[in-house]
Amino acid sequence: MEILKLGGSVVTKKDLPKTPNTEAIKRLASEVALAGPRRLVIVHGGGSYGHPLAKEYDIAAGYSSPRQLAGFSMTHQTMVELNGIVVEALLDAGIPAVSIAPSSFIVTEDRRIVDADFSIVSRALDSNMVPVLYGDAVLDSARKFTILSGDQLAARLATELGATRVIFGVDVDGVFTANPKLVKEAKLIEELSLSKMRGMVRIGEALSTDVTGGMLGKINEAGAAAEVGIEVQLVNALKPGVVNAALRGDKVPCTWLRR
Ligand code: IP8
Repeated sequence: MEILKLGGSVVTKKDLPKTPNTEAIKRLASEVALAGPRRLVIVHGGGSYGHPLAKEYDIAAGYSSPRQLAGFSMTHQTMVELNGIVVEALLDAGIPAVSIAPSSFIVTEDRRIVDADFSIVSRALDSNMVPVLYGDAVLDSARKFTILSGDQLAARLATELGATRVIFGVDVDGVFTANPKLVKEAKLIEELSLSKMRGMVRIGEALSTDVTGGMLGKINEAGAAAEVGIEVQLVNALKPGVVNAALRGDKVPCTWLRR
């Protein structure tokens, strides 16, 4: 069983409010279809759907004011909408994609998943469906609610369901020695050991919070899967053909996370 996490910067145009990257979504759906039938779970991020509302209503921090309740609902609703676009593209490509709302079966405690019935996902897989989940606004036992990232969800699904590999499809080729969008000399790190990764947290702090928060958060979450021996690969899902090649097991420019 494998997990494909598609980042918010892949499935949406991050700088345009509530704008799907329709072209990328359609292309990725056909790349998954072309890779042939398989036990696969797809998770996608929030991008310009979930994040602006989550920020506006401070949902990740948890409950502090009644006005957040509508914000919690709107954040979830916008993710349902984006998920609908992704699932429809997968159906159009002939994939038996089935939407599963994380907030309906997952509770976090202080932002970490504590209570979840993952058999819902494994039962769908057993019926040859392709479950499609997403980063979501979820109920939290300490904060009343919070934001569950698609990255934490993907890594946890991988460990709970015994995945052999998690592919993180992002908007760059993998993890670089510096932010490749800012530093021309940045080099792709093809193999990143968890111990090296911990060292990088310090480097990351010096860079802009947005980009480093995204990538560092991702490799921290992904580390949990790598730690138990699951193959973790970061690839560029915006480059046509890369996700298809990765699914087939072909060599692509990427970062492998290692224990
Ligand atoms: O984009 C968070 O998921 P992510 C989604 O994977 C929301 O971090 C609701 C903001």
